[in-house]
Amino acid sequence: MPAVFGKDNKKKELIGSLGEIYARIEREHQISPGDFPNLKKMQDLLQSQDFNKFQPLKSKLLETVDEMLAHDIAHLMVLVRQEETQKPVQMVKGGAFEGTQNGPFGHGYGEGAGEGIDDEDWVVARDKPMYDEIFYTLSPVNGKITGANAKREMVKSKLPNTVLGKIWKLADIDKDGLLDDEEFALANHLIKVKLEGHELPNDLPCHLIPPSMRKVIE
Ligand SMILES: [Ca+2]
Repeated sequence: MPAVFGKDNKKKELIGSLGEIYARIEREHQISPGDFPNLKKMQDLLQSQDFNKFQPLKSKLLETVDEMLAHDIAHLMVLVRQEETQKPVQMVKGGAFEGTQNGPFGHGYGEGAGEGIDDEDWVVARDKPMYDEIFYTLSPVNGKITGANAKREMVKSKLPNTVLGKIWKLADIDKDGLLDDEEFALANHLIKVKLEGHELPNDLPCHLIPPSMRKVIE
């Protein structure tokens, strides 16, 4: 049964090159590596599957999903945004901000996103020279980099897109869809906070706002 042998070979080939396939999809569609299932686990799972039982691709179904992603989700996001703007201003809750009413005695005070809360200097400035070096490789125009260029760098953290989206929202302080060097340094600082296992705040705490932008907010 040559057809079956053909499929067996195809299976071996696909499992063997799954890492490269991931890398290609990441590159072509700018997907964060953190959004892919674990490579080894996926290879093991595929190994135990009978590829003969896989259904052929139904392009009609894919079209429906594309349609949903392009229109329905976009429509839904507009509604979510409307709802967000109607919500009363929220207090920062959870994670590093738990028990802030206990001041310095609260759980996690001064850690994660709370690091530098008592410092006079902007805590992000400590590592900014390092982030600046990357910033200037991302083709800034008038001192700002585009979302696409920032994304290319940020996905290297391997954090899932949902987390990176949250970081983007916190870091693009003036909401112009671009990052200047301070906003970019802040984005990287928040990535570091998350990678070190801390929670991200829902709103940017005052001590993380770049000093030059504090007047914009007030
Ligand atoms: Ca900005």
